[in-house]
Amino acid sequence: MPDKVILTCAVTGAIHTPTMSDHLPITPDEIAEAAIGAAEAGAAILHLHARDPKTGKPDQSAEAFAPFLGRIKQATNAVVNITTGGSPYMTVDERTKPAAQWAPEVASLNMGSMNFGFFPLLAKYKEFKHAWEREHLEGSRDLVFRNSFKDIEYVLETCYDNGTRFEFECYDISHLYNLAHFADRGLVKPPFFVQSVFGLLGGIGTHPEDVMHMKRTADRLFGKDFRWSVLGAGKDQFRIATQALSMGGNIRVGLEDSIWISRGKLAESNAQQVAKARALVEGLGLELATPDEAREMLALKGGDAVNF
Ligand code: KMH
Ligand code: ZN
Repeated sequence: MPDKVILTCAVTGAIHTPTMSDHLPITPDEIAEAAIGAAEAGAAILHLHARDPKTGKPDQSAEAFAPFLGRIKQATNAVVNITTGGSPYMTVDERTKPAAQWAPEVASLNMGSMNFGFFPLLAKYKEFKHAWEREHLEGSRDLVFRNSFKDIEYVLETCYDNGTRFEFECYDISHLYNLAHFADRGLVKPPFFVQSVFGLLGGIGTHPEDVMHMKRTADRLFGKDFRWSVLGAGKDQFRIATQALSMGGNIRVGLEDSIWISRGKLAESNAQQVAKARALVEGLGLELATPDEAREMLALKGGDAVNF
C-alpha cells in the first residue's frame, strides 16, 4: 500500500495581495485562525508567512511571526513550516531570520534563482486598497528571485544547528539538479521533501507533461530518497494535485498558492481548499497522513523541539 498523503496548507504567502481576496489572512489572528482551521480540516503541515497587520505587506521580521506561532502550536499537532522565501524582493539573510530565531521542524528552501513574474495579475484589478500592491505586482516585471548557491548554503548553515529540515521548493528541472548537488556534498540529508512548484511565471509550466517530467527527473536523481509533493499555482492548483495524487505524490494547497476554490470562485478559507483536497485524496481510496505520520515520513525532530 502506498504511504499516506502528506497535505500541506500554505495559508497566506507573499504573492497575493489584500485586494485580490477578502479571505486572504493578513493579521496574526487571521493567520492563526486560518492555520488552525486548515489543520482541523486535515493539513499535516502548515507553511507560514507573516504580514503587516495594517497593510497586508509581507513582513519577514522574526517578531512578526511571534503572535501566531505559539497559538498554532498550542491548538494543533500540525508541523509548522516557516518560509525562508519571504518576499522575493528581500535578501536571503532577511528572509532567513524567522527560521533562525524560531527553529521550526521545517522551513522552505528555494532551490534556484529565477524570474518571479506576478505582474500579469495587474490586468485583473482596476485599483488597489494599498499603494504597495501595484508596485509589488509591477516591480515583478524586473524581479529576479535570488537563490544563488551561496544563498542556499547560507540558509543551510544558518538552520543546521536548529535541526530544521526543509521543504525544497523546486520551480524547474534545474532546481532538482541543484538539490542533487547539495546532496552530493552531504549538505542535505534524505529523505528530501521535494515541493515541486508548477505554474509560476518564471518557473516550469502546468502541462501534465511538465508534472511527469518533474517526477521522472526526481525519481532518477533521488530514487527512494525523496518524498514528492506538488503545488499548482492559481487555477491549476487542483488539477495538478489530482494528477500528482494519481502518481503517488503528496500535495500542497492554500491561499498562498491560489485564491480560488473553483473557476472564477474565490475560496472562502484555507480550510475550504483543504477539505476539497481531502475529498480528492479519499476519493482515490487514499488516506491523509497525520502530523506524526508526516514527521516519521520526513524524519522531523518533533513538535516540541522548536523555539516557540
Ligand atoms: N510561494 C510559493 C510558490 C517560500 O515561501 O519559500 C513557494 C513558496 C516559497 O512557498
Ligand atoms: Zn511560501
